[in-house]
Amino acid sequence: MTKQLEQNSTYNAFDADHDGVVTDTELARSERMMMIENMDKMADQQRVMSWFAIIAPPALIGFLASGLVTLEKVNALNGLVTTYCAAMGTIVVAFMAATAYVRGKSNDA
Ligand SMILES: [Ca+2]
Repeated sequence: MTKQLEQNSTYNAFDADHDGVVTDTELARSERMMMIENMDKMADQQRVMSWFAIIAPPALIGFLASGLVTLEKVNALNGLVTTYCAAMGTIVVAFMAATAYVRGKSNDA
């Protein structure tokens, strides 16, 4: 018994050679392509987050050092700013480590 897809089925997109049959190989290939696209989107988001994490602490420090904020407030915010800058640094390091790990994994495959 031959199984067929509906006329406008979304699974028609998996029929790479357009022979009307979606093979296991075509499904596996499509699944792998979707996984790669999702990983690429995730890497883009992490890249944006990392750029923000790189730019935000110096901008914050520059703002606090600009004289627009009173020394009293700078002293009060000192601990918070230190923690914030350390957290931003951690995000950047985590992104770099994750990128290196993924790159190493993809080189193994
Ligand atoms: Ca096919």
